[in-house]
Amino acid sequence: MKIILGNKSYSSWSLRPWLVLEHAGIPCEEQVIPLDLPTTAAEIARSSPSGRVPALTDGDLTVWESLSICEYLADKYPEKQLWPRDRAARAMARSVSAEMHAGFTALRTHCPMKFKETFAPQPLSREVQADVARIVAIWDECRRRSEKEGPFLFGAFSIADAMFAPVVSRFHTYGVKPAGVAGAWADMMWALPAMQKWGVGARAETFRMARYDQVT
Ligand SMILES: N[C@@H](CCC(=O)N[C@@H](CS)C(=O)NCC(=O)O)C(=O)O
Repeated sequence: MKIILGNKSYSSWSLRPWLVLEHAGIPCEEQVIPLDLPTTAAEIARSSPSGRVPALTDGDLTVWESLSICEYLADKYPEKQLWPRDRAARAMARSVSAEMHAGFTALRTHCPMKFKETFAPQPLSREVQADVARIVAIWDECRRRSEKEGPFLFGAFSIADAMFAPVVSRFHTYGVKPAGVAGAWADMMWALPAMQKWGVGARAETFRMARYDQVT
């Protein structure tokens, strides 16, 4: 298998399936395609029919869209238990993952992932604050339900943790610090060896994306 990613500093969608692979210990080659270069579109088109990264190739098969890639990994490696075992917890994990995949546009637009940077906290727009409040409410509820079962959103690590991992990075960059169990989960995720390893990769990159650098 090979996972095709965007820059580790900026590509929040790429982080999600990469984190699943890394945390679960699933062997996979990786290729990083720098975004926003004149050659980017042609290079991505060689591996991804949507023209976007991440994409995963497995022999002749290509899988694209971050959540679909995670689903494929859950299907292919059932022993890794990438969704919660309990059916109700699994349904909720899928709901919050789909909500993340489809939503939170204000946060994603105004606070792009800049994995290796931190800024002094700045006032957030009302739309971004609403996204932050909903995300923290999700983390809070998941952690309260799973408190006795382990440190992740659903006790054991699942795809839901990976889907929210870029938000952990954004909160770190923009100085958003949730209180209580939600904040404890975010701190745990930030310290996770797989997240730290992604950070090592991000710090090794020298390329900057001008359109993201204008947003602080
Ligand atoms: N919904 C897609 C979003 C993928 C996406 O927007 N990827 C961005 C990079 S993070 C991309 O490929 N951009 C292409 C470009 O900038 O040329 C997913 O979940 O994978």
